[in-house]
Amino acid sequence: MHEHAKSMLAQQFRVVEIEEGRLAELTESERLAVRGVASHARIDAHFIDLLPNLEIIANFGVGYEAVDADYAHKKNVVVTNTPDVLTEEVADTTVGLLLNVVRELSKAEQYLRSGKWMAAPYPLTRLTLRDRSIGIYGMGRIGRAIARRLEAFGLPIAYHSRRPVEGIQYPYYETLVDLARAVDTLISIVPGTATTANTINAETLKALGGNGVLINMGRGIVVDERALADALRTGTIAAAGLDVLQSEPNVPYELLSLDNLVLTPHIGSASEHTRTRMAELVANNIISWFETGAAITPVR
Ligand code: NAP
Ligand code: 8YV
Repeated sequence: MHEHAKSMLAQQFRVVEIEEGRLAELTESERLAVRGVASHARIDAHFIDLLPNLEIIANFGVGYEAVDADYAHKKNVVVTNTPDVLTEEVADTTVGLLLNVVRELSKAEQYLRSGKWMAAPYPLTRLTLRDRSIGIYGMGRIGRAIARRLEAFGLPIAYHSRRPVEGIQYPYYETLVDLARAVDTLISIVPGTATTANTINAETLKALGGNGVLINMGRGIVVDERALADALRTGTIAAAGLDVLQSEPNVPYELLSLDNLVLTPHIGSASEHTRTRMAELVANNIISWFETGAAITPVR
């Protein structure tokens, strides 16, 4: 847990640190004393059952698929997440990753550092942002912040989510495949759920096409990584950028070996500034719950 969350909580509560998977090592009286949990580890039904007096789980992150929120709800345990405070940072990172993919910034820097510039200028990039059309998969808080930025780049935007978003004028596509067919740049910023798992698959990538660029900033589970590797190797799409992977921090070898793929280690919100804001919200949710009986950002 972030130090700032720990120090805020320690001012008002007795804080016990538990390593992931080691809850059962607490004594029964220690487990009975636990009334709130701040976490970014997996919290399943078994974990919740081990803490009979638990009232609140404050998840460090806006995506809270690591917590069994349905079971928590059944047990009257409130689950909170960290929306909004990270939205602009993650949108910034997404645009950075997209620019890196099309203008090859990482590769160009490697070229310079390895001394090759002395021999010849870096080759012109095949891809560009110019004339691209953007499809956003998940027009939620972060999706809208990405759209605002890319609109300022002069690019047309369209989107898919399960329903049109009120007040959003961008063209809406009822299916992800229809969106992929209509654009050449697909940005995924949906949560990792049973309904989004593997939805960016061979069919979606084929629809995106040979000039296609995929950026995944949402969750790794959304992309069928084998299908993506095939698509990048065979030219079904042109390039991709992934900030999230199915089995983090493990990176499949077949992805590591691809030249037209930029990989970043889940850094969407990872600045000191934004992680501190997230930590504050984690702690304030717990503090508010015990002071007022209401959390600030419950997930339901
Ligand atoms: P949000 O406001 O809840 O937006 C989620 C969007 O996804 C909504 O537009 C939702 O619309 C859509 N969606 C959900 N299920 C869908 C489905 N089955 N098919 C189509 N669209 C679907 O959440 P947010 O704050 O923007 O965050 C989005 C996600 O980004 C998080 O859950 C997290 O996984 C990820 N994230 C990643 C990083 C990183 O560091 N890489 C950082 C922060 C967040 P409908 O419900 O109308 O379909
Ligand atoms: C964090 C994220 O890196 O908020 C999210 O959903 O993916 C990121 O902001 C992560 O949750 C921290 O564990």
